[in-house]
Amino acid sequence: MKSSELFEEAKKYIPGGVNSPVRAFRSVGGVPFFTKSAHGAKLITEDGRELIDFVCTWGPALFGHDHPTIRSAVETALKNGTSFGTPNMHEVEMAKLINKMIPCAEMVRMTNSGTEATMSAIRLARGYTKRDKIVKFAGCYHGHVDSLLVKAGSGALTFGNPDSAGIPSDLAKLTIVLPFNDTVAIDECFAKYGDEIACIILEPYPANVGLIPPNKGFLKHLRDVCDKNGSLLIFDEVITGFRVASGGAQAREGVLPDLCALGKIIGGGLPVGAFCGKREIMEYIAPLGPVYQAGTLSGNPLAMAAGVSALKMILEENPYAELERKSKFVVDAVSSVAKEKGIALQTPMVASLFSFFFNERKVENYEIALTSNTELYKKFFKGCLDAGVYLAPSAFEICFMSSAHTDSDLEKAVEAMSKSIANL
Ligand code: HOZ
Repeated sequence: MKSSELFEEAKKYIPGGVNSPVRAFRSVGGVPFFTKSAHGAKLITEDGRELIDFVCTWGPALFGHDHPTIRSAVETALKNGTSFGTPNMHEVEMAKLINKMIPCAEMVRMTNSGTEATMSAIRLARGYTKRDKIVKFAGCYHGHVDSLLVKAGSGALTFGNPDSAGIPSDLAKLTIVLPFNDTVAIDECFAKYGDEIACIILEPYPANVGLIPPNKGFLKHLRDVCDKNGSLLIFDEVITGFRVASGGAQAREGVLPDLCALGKIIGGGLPVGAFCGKREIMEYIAPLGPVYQAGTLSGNPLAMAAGVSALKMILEENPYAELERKSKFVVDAVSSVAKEKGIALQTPMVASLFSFFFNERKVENYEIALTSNTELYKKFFKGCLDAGVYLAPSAFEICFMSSAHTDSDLEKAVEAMSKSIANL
């Protein structure tokens, strides 16, 4: 069946025909393609098209799709079974690697998704501090956790539901939403509620509203405010972890959170999340402490084997300088065509992450991100897709580079992207 036929069939049985809203292409228009297979930097669709992929399964494909080392680790693990519901050796190896690579990690608990990781980290922060209020930033997305789907980015923002229906208002009241990069707003908030705030949670580089690098000193300011008020600092590094450096944004920025949520790459393409942090706080989790958290498939041997092999490759290859060179090649080329054509385009980039804001202004927060021209993004996306280049299917998502993108892939991609910009 072709993608269009599969989509019609899917819509009969799955809400909107998709299992995650952005995949429906509603904000960029057209029918989503269905992927038949993925290898290296390419997706093959059910229509037989080959696409250069800059979504990389939303991050996990750091070394490209179907990497032989990861595949072989999964095949070896598979010989012993698919799930045990008991401790297994792979999860010990995974925990050791995370503790070695992520600066704030002294202990780690595995989950099955990033959403579970942030949800559990929030519960732990509340249990540890015995406080209820939490602070998040507008446009930061932390999965579809009730308390965090307030002014959220990603699909929630793409579809105009940054405050999802179905969240009890009494719960939402406990979430204080502040503008990103605004130290004054933080200080005012803590002056008023400091001793009631369990934690600040943020994506250190927000990457679900386009990419927004923090202003110099902002993360350090949050660290200081938390220390002064006895609140915990939680970094959601589900996207930035292992994508911007082997130690995540915290290693790049030299600011350590108390807790950190991880996901994506630690599953090497299989479903995984984790949260980690200071021993004293992590020991509040059951069975050691009173904060409950659990999961039948947590630490699943196949997912652990895949993730361990991905993390080991990171340690062996340290791919970040090369990923940064490739991302820069793409964003520089696209920016220069936009400049020639007089099109206002911002192209924030950190290592393997980049995004495109059709905006005159440097995007420093959610409010400015919302002033971007989403119609231009839609046309840009379509022009690229028609020419065989798959970018994030929303003006408020980001693109991902992988080690598998060759210089020849990038030259082809840049040619298509430049034409698409020139035709806007
Ligand atoms: N919310 C995810 C990206 N920020 C999208 C996940 C997906 O559709 O697979």
